[in-house]
Amino acid sequence: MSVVAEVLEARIATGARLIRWLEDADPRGRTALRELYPHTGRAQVIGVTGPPGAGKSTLVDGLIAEYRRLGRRVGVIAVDPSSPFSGGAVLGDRVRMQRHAADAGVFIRSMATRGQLGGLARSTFDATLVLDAMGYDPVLIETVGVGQDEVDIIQLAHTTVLVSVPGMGDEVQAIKAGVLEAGQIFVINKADRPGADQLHRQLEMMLHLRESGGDASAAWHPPLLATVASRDEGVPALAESIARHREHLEAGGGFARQLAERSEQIMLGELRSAVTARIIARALDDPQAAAIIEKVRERRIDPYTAVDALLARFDLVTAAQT
Ligand SMILES: Nc1nc2c(ncn2[C@@H]2O[C@H](COP(=O)(O)OP(=O)(O)OP(=O)(O)O)[C@@H](O)[C@H]2O)c(=O)[nH]1
Ligand SMILES: [Mg+2]
Repeated sequence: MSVVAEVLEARIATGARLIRWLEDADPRGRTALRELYPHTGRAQVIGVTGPPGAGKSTLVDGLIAEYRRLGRRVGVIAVDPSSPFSGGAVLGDRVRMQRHAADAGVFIRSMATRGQLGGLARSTFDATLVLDAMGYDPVLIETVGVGQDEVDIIQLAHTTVLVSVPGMGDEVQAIKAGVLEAGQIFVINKADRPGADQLHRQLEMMLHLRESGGDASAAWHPPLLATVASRDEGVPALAESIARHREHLEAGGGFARQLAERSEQIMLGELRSAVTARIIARALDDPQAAAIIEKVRERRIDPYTAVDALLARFDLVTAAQT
């Protein structure tokens, strides 16, 4: 049986192999993904993000159990940020979600930030497409909300769950603005800890400010939920909010649009890096281009003029620019 047919049959080993090919930029991955593409677009992609140790994996684990109870097949992508904070994150996630290891209705995959050909957001996008084609719905992406990579990943999701916890220093709590704006559901986890009420008030105020700021997605009022993930408290309510967000997106045509937009975004990113790689390869091979670069190094011309000169050299200057 072909890889494509096996993925459509949701064979876990084949799905895992295909994701590996895609990460390694193995051409077999592309070929299979092309054929699988028409079978994608069904899964709700849910980003679960927040500071290190906020309880994201515990929440995801609870959500898996909840979705299984509802008879859904769940895909999970745990992005290891390999940040200084969470060395053993990937191993920890595997152990934590171990109770689902023997369940064929659950597919858990870790993505490492190292050794990504084409970027983490691209690899994560590819992996969501594979899980989607395998019929997993929803697909959960766990990621630490710190770097640009993570912001890019969150923008791939239909629904982003932003997890905060009480009693963390401001420097940890300070979530990147891009992530904050991308959040559609706000969760205060570890609500059993002191400071939960205060955090609730802070987030409420922040959400209020955001709404009065005339957000384009104002039709959706982001719910603010409290959970104790370690005791599965508040998890069914979270699953319900996620389902309501999907209904909201579907009613407004946003569900399909989200996938269309991230497809375009991924395509433009790919195009940008492919074109850039080609131009740089040509420039390195071309004595005249090398001379221009040398002039920049010697500060005899400015970098902006140099770019124009290089574009002209490779016939890439449009009439408007000349
Ligand atoms: N008190 C309390 N502890 C919790 C709660 N949820 C999770 N924890 C604990 O918090 C610790 C971190 O939980 P994780 O689920 O690994 O957190 P994480 O956000 O996935 O962590 P990283 O992936 O390393 O960023 C674990 O020891 C959990 O048992 C909660 O609601 N209350
Ligand atoms: Mg985790």
